[in-house]
Amino acid sequence: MKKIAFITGATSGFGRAAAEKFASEGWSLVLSGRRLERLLDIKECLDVPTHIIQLDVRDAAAVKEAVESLPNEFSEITALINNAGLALAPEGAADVDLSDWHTMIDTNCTGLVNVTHALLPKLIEVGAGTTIINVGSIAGQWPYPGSHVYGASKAFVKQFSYNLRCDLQGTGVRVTDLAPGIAETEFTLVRTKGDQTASDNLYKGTTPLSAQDIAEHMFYIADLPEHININRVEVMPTRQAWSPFAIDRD
Ligand code: NDP
Ligand code: 8X3
Repeated sequence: MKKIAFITGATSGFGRAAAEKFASEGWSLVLSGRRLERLLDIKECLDVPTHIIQLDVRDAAAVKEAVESLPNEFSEITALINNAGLALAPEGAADVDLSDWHTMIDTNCTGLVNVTHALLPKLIEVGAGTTIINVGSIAGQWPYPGSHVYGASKAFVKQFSYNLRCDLQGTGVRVTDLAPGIAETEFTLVRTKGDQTASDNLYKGTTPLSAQDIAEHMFYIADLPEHININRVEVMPTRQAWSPFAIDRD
């Protein structure tokens, strides 16, 4: 059977690495993101059938339209990788602009459900062996200062993934919450609104995950025999772990 991965947020980081990995395994691709030049560039670099869609996942009508107008040869999606997302405002909750909280909810929660809702009928139609990989985060499980709405949005991704599994029982469609720890991509540049030094400093002197590490996990999950569903995978670099609880003292 021809395999097709629909990847959101394919213009950078995990999404781009996933496009390269799935292409190297012979899958066809539907790649989306807001930055058209990057989509064109990626398509140029890949030698598998690739359909690109300039898309903001927050726009439910645009998502629906993009899915409804998929060319025939790209319509039988075998893996949906809900990867588009971002963190903003690493400062404490009291100092955050409300609009940053809204942007995270609109992208990480609303955007993810927009794409899932639009593609679900197609995934169910293809049935056994199809996979939804929702990119969560360790922040969806573990609290830390400055995570506020970001971590909460990824907790939504985790619970939505589990709940989807319940409702998809009997369809053959699998659902995974893939929850990475620190990984070097454009994530911190976005989180700090373009502070390259802050981004460089975060990754300096340690060994974060790479985008390719996560792409390997995505492919492993999507390529498993159809009777296996990975519910949740939490992946940290070896050099990342938890800290002690914080105690407020006099
Ligand atoms: P990047 O910033 O490198 O990539 C984010 C991708 O999301 C880009 O392709 C961007 O595309 C896309 N995106 C953002 N907003 C929208 C939107 N409104 N509509 C469509 N696409 C959008 O970061 P990562 O690759 O690291 O992040 C990918 C996912 O992994 C995110 O969900 C993130 O929360 C999660 N994650 C990241 C970790 C890390 O440490 N890097 C760890 C755990 C989870 P464009 O701007 O072109 O639209
Ligand atoms: C991003 C990983 O460690 O910055 O989801 O929360 S972390």
